[in-house]
Amino acid sequence: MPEEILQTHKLHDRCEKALAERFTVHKLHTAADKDALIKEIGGRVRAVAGGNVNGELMDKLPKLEIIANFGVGYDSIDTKAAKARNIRVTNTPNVLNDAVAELTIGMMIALARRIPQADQFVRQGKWAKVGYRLQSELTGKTVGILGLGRIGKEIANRAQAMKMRVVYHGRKKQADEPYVFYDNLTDMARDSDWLVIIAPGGKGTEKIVSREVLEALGPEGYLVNVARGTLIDEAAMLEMLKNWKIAGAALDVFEKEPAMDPAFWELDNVVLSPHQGSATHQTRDKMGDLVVANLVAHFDGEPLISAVV
Ligand code: NAP
Ligand code: 8YV
Repeated sequence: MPEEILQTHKLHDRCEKALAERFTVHKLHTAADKDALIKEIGGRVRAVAGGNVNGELMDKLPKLEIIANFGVGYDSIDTKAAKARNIRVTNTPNVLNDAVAELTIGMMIALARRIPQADQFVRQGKWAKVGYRLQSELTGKTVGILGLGRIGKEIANRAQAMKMRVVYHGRKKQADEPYVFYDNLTDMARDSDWLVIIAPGGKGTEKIVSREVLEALGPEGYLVNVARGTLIDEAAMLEMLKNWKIAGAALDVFEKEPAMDPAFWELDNVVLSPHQGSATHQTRDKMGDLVVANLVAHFDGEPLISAVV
């Protein structure tokens, strides 16, 4: 008999197909009555595919052995509660590093050169009447990376290709990295032209990019967030963008998604993106494969490929 698993949200098509070939899959996100579904099958579920799992849901799945998250960031899973219940948790690291790093550099250039606005300028027939205003560039600027991890290092590589100087902040200095380390985020922001956020979300990093950090970045400084909306004091950022207390922001993630604050839509000094850092065919294929491979390894009694708990 195939093991019964619970899928908590929409997954990549190839991943859903592979899961259905191996397991009996119950889809929580499409159930008309979620409580009724859990009541009916909860006692038989041995795995969850996807995120959004708290201790309350775990308690309704007494045979749960493993949660395989679709994504490297697992802040939507209560890992403490999972550990306490002896439930394993896996994520999808590394396979998405390049896609996220590419989008980061793309958004930085888009913001510096106002590419979305330039496209509108041409489409609206304004070019023949007046030249486009001059913009800034990345070359020669300092980028401070908050979170020089797997993705942060790929962003650093690409920033160097843009002839930028790279510095970083984290909880500890990485002896093998050639970049200047700051043990204080505010100091790094003060010395940076661009501040790129790519550290994990969750309680430990909540609002660490505070008003004080943004003030240190200053009116000439640009902010990029490709991590999680929770890392920034969003209300402070919005007020400072409106009043040009920071020069601009390129944002792939927000405090609330997808129901983001519409105040962002009015701003000229932002580039907005719908949480699409990993959203390419090739990367989503690899992420889905890793979700399935972790579940199969677990039920075949093999070591997990990418366990976080
Ligand atoms: P990672 O390899 O674990 O790197 C995280 C980095 O953050 C590490 O260098 C770590 O350094 C630093 N860090 C952790 N806690 C910190 C804290 N409290 N203060 C300062 N620095 C801290 O993770 P990754 O694979 O690069 O992924 C990073 C995050 O990107 C994910 O967790 C996810 O939320 C986000 N992400 C977003 C997208 C998207 O679509 N936009 C896609 C993929 C991932 P220390 O240990 O030295 O502090
Ligand atoms: C995904 C991400 O968009 O991996 C992460 O942490 O944020 C993204 O790759 C997300 O996890 C898919 O729902």
